[in-house]
Amino acid sequence: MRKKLVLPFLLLLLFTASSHIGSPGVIYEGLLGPYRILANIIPAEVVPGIARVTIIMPENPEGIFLEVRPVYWSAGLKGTPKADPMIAMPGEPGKYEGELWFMNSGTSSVQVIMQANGETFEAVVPVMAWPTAKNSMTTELGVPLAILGIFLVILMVTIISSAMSDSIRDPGKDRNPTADKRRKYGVAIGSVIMLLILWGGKTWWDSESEIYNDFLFKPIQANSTVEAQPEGNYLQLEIDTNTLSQGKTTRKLSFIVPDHGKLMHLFLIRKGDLDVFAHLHPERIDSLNFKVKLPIIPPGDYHVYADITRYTGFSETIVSDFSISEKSDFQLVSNPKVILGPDDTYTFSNPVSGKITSLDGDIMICGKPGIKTDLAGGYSAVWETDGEKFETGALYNLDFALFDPEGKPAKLEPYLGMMGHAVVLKHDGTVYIHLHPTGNYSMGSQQMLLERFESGKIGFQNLPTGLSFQDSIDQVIEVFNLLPEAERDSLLMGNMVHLDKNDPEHEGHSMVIFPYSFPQPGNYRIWVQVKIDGKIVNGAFDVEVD
Ligand SMILES: [Cu+2]
Repeated sequence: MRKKLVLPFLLLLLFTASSHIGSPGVIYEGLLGPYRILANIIPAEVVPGIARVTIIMPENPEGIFLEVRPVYWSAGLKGTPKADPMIAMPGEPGKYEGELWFMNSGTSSVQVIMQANGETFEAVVPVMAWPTAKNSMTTELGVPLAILGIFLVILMVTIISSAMSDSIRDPGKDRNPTADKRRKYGVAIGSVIMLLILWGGKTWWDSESEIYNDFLFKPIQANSTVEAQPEGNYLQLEIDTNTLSQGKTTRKLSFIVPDHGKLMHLFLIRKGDLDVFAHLHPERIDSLNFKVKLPIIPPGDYHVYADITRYTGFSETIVSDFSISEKSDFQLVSNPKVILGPDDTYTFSNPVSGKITSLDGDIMICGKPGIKTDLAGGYSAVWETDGEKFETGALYNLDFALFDPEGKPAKLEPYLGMMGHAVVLKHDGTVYIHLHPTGNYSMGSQQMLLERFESGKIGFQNLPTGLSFQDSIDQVIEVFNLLPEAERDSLLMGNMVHLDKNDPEHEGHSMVIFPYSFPQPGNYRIWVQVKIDGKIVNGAFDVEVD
């Protein structure tokens, strides 16, 4: 009976989109029919707007035809326009590029269609179609337009005043005082009319701009409070309902589903120094409240990034922060008997400013690209890269090799059904993303999205109501948490295709590879988490992006 409960929902457990702040690009690696594809989709910054799609097919198959089209959750396949062709890049075998119009704001995905040998294959990649930027006019365009505008206003006033005076003077007659008076009236009336038109235009433009602001994507925010209890301290996260509205819709929190078996993946990072990092999994109390036991962490201000996945295949990051003050609260968090959840972990690394001050115990010194780094427990890691140079916007495979205490390739085990997890954070907190490795590709989420689109159902039609959906998910998670770890991992990985299974280069799974494209230049810290000998092993690396 319990097993039956679990299985239908397992299909919802694995998705491909990554939760992020300030890193909207979607990188997808998977299978399209018999071929491997790597897709990099850069969504439109403004909607309506153009998304750029790059598809790389490493096997470079002959005689195929690739197309892409946006499929909206609210419109389904029937409401989808015909696909746009992808163009093969000359001189770059297996690389295709294309552009895609997103006309409306909403939850969307990109359907990749391939015709090969008379057969049609499809893949679906969830992509956000929300405006994320408000662009302002450049001075080079603004100044000439302003000069032209002033010229047009003067011209219009002149036309009106002439129409009232000179134009009604009989031919051959001299100017007279009446006509002069009429001209002055004309200038006055014309100016008033033009001012009214300009004022009306500005009011209209401002209101359009305000409507656009409502549609601008803003992360959901939450209030965090630390609460002391005898067995440890708890972090309570209360979603700010004022931040749930998104354009004309409200983000439905009842329709969140587990990702890697967890409803929420919460990351705590100490602000500024980035020397404290924790990955925790809060429990849901009700649709707006989550709670998790905190590890022993030093006082300071903390970033909170909480990732959730919605039924539509989207991952989102809820942002929050909290402070532990130097005097009072530190006592309360130093209870040494704190026992965290089995999948929860935290680590201390050197502060980005360089000085190790407040922390003692196991402090990891962050690695740099290409240099071997010691990790806790005698393990070590190398960020394998050709050079130390990373550039904004280029697609990289971030490759990490893990070694056991003897220096041999470590045998990696799944951590929450994945061979690794990574968190990328720009020092100032403006870019955050939770990445998963390449080579793990979820058939379940693909199947779910494809079947749903083919069924013709749109929006939240034919889904259980919010509360019963939430209850059934909670039940599934409860059953899931009680399973022995091995069984749970095999269920989590059950519907995944492992693309690197036969890769001779990475025998023994000692590598984790995260495809990623840095969205902005700056300094980044990257935390990599893997599981070796049943223990979660954390590594951290620093990198500068040009
Ligand atoms: Cu997690």
